[in-house]
Amino acid sequence: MKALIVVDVQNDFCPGGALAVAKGEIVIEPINKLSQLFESEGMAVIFTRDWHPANHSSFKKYGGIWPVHCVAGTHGAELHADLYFPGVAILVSKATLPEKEAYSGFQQTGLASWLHDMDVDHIVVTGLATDYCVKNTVFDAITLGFKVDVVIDAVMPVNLNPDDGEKAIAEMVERGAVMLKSNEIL
Ligand code: VGL
Ligand code: ZN
Repeated sequence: MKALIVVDVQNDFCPGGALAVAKGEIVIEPINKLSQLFESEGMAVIFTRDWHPANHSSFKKYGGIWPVHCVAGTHGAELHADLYFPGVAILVSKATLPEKEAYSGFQQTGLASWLHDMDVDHIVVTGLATDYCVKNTVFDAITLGFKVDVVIDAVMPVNLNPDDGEKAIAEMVERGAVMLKSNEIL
């Protein structure tokens, strides 16, 4: 069985947010179409969210590299209001401990066992950001033995360096991820 994974489409990663991904909101429309498709076909849909304590070690003031973002319970940490959330979808919170960074949705979340319980062997990955949480989620999924597709029009990079997104895509392909357009799935 296949599952759709929607990574971190939260206010803080969208324009106006604390760690905004340029044009981050353009992923929402293809993701919503995919969510509806997966829901109607009885397939799993998983949303991850970056869900940091206020003193998270990834924040600049605690020695990390990021502005304060996605603090649990704040508006910035909420999933974007335009994101369609199927009734049966599962929500996974990550990087919830002050000392631990976790870019992958598989790190200390139990996501792999959820997927195994649902007989998922193939995941379709979308969301933000291509060069951090999408990439690391894809790497872990491949290591764990899942077949992985990435929807290229449903991911966007932070691009701290201008080519980080392109590099991330090349690295994912090198490890065996398949790049698809959303209209090749719908
Ligand atoms: C992310 C930077 C910091 C992401 C999370 O979701 O890609 N990026 N925390
Ligand atoms: Zn974060």
